[in-house]
Amino acid sequence: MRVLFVLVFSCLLATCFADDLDDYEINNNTFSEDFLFGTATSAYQVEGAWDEDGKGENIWDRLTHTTELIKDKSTGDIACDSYHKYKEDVALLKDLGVSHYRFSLSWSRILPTGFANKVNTAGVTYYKNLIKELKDNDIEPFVTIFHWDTPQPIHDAGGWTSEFVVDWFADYARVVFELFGEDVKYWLTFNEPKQTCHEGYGSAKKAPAISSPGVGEYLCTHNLLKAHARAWHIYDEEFRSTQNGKISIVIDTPWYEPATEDDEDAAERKRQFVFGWYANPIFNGDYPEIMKTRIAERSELEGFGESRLPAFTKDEIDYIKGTYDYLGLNSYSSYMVKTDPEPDIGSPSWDDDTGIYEYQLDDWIPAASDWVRVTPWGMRKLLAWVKKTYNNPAIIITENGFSDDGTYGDDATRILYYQTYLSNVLDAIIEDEVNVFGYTVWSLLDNMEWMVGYTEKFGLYQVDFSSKNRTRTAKPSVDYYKKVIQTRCLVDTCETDTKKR
Ligand code: GBH
Repeated sequence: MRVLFVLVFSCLLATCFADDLDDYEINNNTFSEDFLFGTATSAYQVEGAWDEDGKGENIWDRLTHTTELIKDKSTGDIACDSYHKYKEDVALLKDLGVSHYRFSLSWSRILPTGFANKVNTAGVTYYKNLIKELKDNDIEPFVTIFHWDTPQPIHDAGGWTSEFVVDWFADYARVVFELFGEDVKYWLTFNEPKQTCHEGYGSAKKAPAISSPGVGEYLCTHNLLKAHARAWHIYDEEFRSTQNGKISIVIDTPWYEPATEDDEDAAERKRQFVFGWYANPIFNGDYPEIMKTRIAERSELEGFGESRLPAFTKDEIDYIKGTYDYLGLNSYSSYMVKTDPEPDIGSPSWDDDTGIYEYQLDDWIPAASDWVRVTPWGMRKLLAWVKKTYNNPAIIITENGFSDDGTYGDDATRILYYQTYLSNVLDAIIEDEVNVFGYTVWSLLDNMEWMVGYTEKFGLYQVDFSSKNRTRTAKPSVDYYKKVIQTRCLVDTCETDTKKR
């Protein structure tokens, strides 16, 4: 049974939707008792203490300290000061009632040079304390090993375009399994590798801001996939039998909807170039066919002797295939997709390789981030597509969330966002039988939002970045999320007989 839920929302950001009524059908079944509800952060975005207690420099420290690329010229030097305030963060998590907290380890805090020759005891103690605090409060740690913050010395030695990074990352992974593996049952090797590679080495939109379009991102991805697989195998062979955890990767994508019936191929091509680039080698084996043929053809037309997309050997394909125990999925919004019949040939780029145009519709409700609009239906379509394309993996949504610009008012749009997205997750579970076992709000706190600094705020809790204390204040959506976690229900009253599902 379904109910029609009507929400009236008032002021959002600078715009008022006072008279804007929208009807959303909200699923009124319940989530099962063992469904995981959590929140997420990442090290660089919340910890601060950038050079404290022996931490080494990473590429975000370097970029924020030496360039003018961050929108508000800010840094993560202090951020939310979670390095000192982790107990307060855990108290907030406890109050929310979450079952898990997804956070990341700062590679440079544990290994200040990036290499495993020197372990920083104080950094290790910080994470031991955080994990202990979580466990003492019955909160499961979901640990991301790498969330974009490459140690500067690793970058200087070639970074993700060097094949040696596979060894360097493997050494780091082994260190953290040894140190924390007894208490960590859910590992994630990489967060959103596409951002590290495409934006880090292709379009230069994120640290280390290298512009090598059409070449750098493919090389980076090639090494990163091998590094992921190596870490998975190390865990599988050396730690799984004693530590009994699960390990996977976080892959992100919006939902790509064809603009017309004729654009279905274009939409699928875009999904493969964004998500399949990483998911296909890990779940099905090798890069997607469409990427292999298209990039090879275009490389030839451009006068390259070989495809700009490196090829895996048969052994490498087999080594990478199957290196997952579940899937971490990040998704925020949707795009309409049209084919670009004549993408430029000449100056290589990943964008031209995809050969599509994409856009969002004006009547999709906007967030403060220009790439986020409220498109909950896209989440259901995405989950069904992932199930079909990657052999029905166990999925946890590792990020989903809504940004404000600091003026969230009654927070109605964020509440609407969680409610409608979760409703579509429930539809996917019940009606499409997608195996989703958890959902994670990005983010627990307003934080250092990479290139846009502190101007876009995804937190359930507002952080006062002008106060020394970095005071945290609950936004109204905290009460809604709390209630959902407690009752497993998205509306006022739910059907009760589905609890055991
Ligand atoms: C995630 O990235 C990150 O994991 C997290 O650290 C971050 O704080 C959070 O989401 C919120 O941003 O400029 O139109 O080409 C989100 C995925 C993909 C969003 C690339 C920005 C660029 C869009 N990101 N995207 S556009």
